[in-house]
Amino acid sequence: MSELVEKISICIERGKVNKAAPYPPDLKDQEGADELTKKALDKGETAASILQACNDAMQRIGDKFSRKEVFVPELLMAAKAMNTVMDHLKPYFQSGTIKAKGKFVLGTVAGDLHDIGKNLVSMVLEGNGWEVIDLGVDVKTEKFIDAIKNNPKCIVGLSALLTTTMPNMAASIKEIKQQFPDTIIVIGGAPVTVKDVDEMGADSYASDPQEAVNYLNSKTD
Ligand code: B1M
Repeated sequence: MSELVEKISICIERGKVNKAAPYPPDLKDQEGADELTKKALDKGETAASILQACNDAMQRIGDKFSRKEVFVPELLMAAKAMNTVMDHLKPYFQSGTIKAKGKFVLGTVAGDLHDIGKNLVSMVLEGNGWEVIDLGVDVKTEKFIDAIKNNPKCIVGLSALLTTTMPNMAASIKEIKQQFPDTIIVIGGAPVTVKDVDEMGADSYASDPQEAVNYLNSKTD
């Protein structure tokens, strides 16, 4: 990993958004995720390598949270820094494709506010020619149902980051399949595994955005 990319990773872990940000105090007046990402891209670092370093940083801050070394405010600052990086990376994932493959209705399930992974899935799918209808976070079943009604033949994606919201994922799938048995449903998110596909009655699992793209593309062939 280059020094610049490593610095970005540290900014994510420490929640250093940009130079003007006073947080964290020991990094005051130093460049943050914003400036460093721009520099890294200008110097030819790939979007994929920056993203990988940021994902590693989110893992590290998550582990610290598990060990009670940091708390929710620190997670929020890390998320804010990560979103700043993603704003810079977005064009790299979205360049040059025609939106023609189909519609993908995507949301983080009810009770769950985590959206960084979902937003990545959205970006990468859009970059691969899918029209994404992003319903946001804390998406109740009815909202998924309305979106399916408004977008016949769409594929649906559900994301969950909490073990406590996985039952909500299962409940949404059950209702969607009851009302629209032919709707294809893909699930993902850190605590979700391939074995949940059968248990929840979904059609597929994707561990990352590219797997979601591969699966969706296979449905257009
Ligand atoms: Co929270 N959080 N959080 N959190 N958070 C986790 C998930 C946790 C693992 C941290 C920990 O304890 N180590 C833990 C969950 C434990 C569990 O259930 N097993 C946890 C907890 C407990 C909580 C709260 C309950 C804390 C509290 O309040 N006491 C609370 C819940 C709030 C709620 O949702 N109701 C909470 C809150 C938050 C913040 C709001 C502060 C913030 C989220 C901000 C935001 O998203 N805008 C936050 C964060 C940042 C995290 C960690 C640190 C990072 C998550 C992240 O963005 N990762 C996380 C720890 C961790 O993940 N190690 C943690 C980076 C992202 C790129 O990865 O989202 O996994 P991920 O997405 C991946 C794949 O999973 C996949 O693609 C992405 C790219 O590879 N993917 C899909 C995701 N969705 C997909 C859908 C698909 C396909 C693939 O198809 C449809």
